[in-house]
Amino acid sequence: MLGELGDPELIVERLLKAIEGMSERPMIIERSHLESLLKVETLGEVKPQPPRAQVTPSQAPPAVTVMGGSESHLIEGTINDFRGYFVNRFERLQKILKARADLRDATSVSFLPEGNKWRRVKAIGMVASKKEFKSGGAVVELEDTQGSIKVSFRGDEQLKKKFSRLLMDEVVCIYGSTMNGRSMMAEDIIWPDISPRIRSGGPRRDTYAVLTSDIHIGSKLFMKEQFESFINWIKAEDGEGASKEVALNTKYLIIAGDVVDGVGVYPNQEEELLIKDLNKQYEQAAEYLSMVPEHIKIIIIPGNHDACRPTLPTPPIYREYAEPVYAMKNVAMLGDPAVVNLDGVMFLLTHGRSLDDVIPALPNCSFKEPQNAMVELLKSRHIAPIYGEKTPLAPEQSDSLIIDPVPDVFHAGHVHVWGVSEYRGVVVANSGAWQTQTKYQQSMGIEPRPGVVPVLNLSNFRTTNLNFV
Ligand code: D5M
Ligand code: FE
Ligand code: ZN
Repeated sequence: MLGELGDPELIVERLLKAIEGMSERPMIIERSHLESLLKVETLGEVKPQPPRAQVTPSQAPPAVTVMGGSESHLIEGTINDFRGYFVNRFERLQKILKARADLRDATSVSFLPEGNKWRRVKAIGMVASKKEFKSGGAVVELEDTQGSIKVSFRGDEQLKKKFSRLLMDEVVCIYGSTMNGRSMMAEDIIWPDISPRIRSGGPRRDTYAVLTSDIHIGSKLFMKEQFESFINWIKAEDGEGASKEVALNTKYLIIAGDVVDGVGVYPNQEEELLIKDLNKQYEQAAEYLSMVPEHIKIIIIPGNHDACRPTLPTPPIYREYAEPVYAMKNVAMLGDPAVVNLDGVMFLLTHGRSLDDVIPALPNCSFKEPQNAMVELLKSRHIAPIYGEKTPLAPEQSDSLIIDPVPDVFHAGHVHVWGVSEYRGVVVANSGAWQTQTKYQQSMGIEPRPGVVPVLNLSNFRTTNLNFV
């Protein structure tokens, strides 16, 4: 947009000056700022672009769109925006917790009874801090909208294990006892969790959804040959027997982000790029996706390598970079997270960026089995609980990263390691990648498990895994 307006340097200079004059300055400068400044003619002779044809909410200029809503609003990233976001997170997760039969009498931490004798309480709060002491004790600070309390942990191995599972900024209920109502001794921790699923009805006959992600088209490490044999398989021209039968009955192809490798995603990425132009990367992607039979619906959400805003929730990939993909009739471009209903089966799709934060923070979880960390996210009922690490969060008015309703299938990618599991009736799948080990992953000791594709039969929830390596 800047390029089309004339001298970009001059425009940026004026834009910054105009923003300096604003009472609440935005954290991120978005297209909308430029547009609104253009409207009030702060930029003098600079002319606005003619409006683009047919902008539907999901394709509207990114970063100003509330996911799923029809109105768009500006997120400035002020302290108030963040407060509003976390209050919404707290209140909604508190409601989920209190809906549990065992927690109906729970109170949020500022409303604990005061007195002069010990009482048993159930306190709901957001984890504000966590400390372990050499002596063996530990303290958690739990917060609600009014204030916070200190919760002490002592003894009991089982309880210490639960303490170490606590993630920053998640909302939990702690059982324990208090005297003064401002501090308590913990006895147990309860997560929002999910109740065992009674599955929504899928289709009667065998119908398959193919789950993949992290194709990284444009990277020198993109596994072209293997991906091409995957495309050949889905065309149901190659293959035989059962595998061909699956391809013939495939109705959906889901791509959970990182369609392309992108440009400038990490320092010195050029050295690992085969296609150095973002538009060309999407052209190549469209070329491959066009080979997929047209009766198969392709659902695409953005990953951190795609052309989109870097914060979660993320609106769909920018149209101007991925035009050839948008032009395909059988493609739906959605945001991250996305909830889709495929023949009566509810999918929750996310790229999985938060796994980079959550896996190192969780005991018993590793990058080798990302599906286990995804199960923990279901227990936390949140896609990205931790704030302030590698996953940037946009402070929208309503927290769309809360897992509610509970899906039938939870699909993510990002860590490049295939892994499938099931938790209380929810199919949990990480769909690996189509990229071999990058230098960074090598330096971090991350061993990808690419080229394996989970396929879900929607009629009976059975998964099979196709290996193209
Ligand atoms: O991420 C693939 C995996 O590798 C994911 O777990 C993050 C990690 N990764 C890759 N490159 C980096 C850098 N430069 N910093 C931190 N973490 C990284 P992908 O999204 O495909 O790059
Ligand atoms: Fe990736
Ligand atoms: Zn990624």
